[in-house]
Amino acid sequence: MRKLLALAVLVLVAGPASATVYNDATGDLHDGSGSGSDFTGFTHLDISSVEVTNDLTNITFAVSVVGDIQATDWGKYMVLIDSAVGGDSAGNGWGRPITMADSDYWLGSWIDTGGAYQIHSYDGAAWGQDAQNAIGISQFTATMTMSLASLGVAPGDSILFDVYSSGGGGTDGAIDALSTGTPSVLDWGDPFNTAVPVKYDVVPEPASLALLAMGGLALVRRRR
Ligand SMILES: [Ca+2]
Ligand SMILES: [Ca+2]
Repeated sequence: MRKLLALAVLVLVAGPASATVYNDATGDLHDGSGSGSDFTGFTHLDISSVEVTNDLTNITFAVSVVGDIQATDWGKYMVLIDSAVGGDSAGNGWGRPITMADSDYWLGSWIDTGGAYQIHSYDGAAWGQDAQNAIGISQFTATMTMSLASLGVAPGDSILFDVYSSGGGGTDGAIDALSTGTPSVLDWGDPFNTAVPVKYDVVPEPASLALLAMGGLALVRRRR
């Protein structure tokens, strides 16, 4: 019975301790047919997946795309987050034509000129920049982190968000969006609204879960 309990503990901790991966369709950039621009060559803007993790302090968004983000380094990778009551439904931290209902936070990143990302927040009337940090860059992935405290959330809470890719022009929109598997815009400056945001449940600290798992293992070993 104790062994069964220990195994149950192991099974319980295996889920929430791992990252949550959200997949996006690939090849879902507008191909120029009918009207607009052909984006299909810009594979560094084609989001393939977004991995979200958290510990007790921070939440991390790792945005992966199909193409090499350093070989073609002008891509911009952005996150809109709804973590609190109220927020902005008509804009974002960079004034891009991208919206999501009740948005509170904006992460905006770039890869060129050294790479960095900015954290912007909405104070009920306007957006303002809170921080600029070094970005994590690998061949296909851009990684951004912010504190749970600044989002006003804790383990057990949930946030709504969406992730976008874009170009360097100040009015370039969401050429790809995690929330939809069909082309989000037909042309560079077209507006995009996230109709169905993605949900992330903030999990308890993975380190404490690992300790629980080790405790479970110890129980199994002792039984044997
Ligand atoms: Ca995609
Ligand atoms: Ca998409």
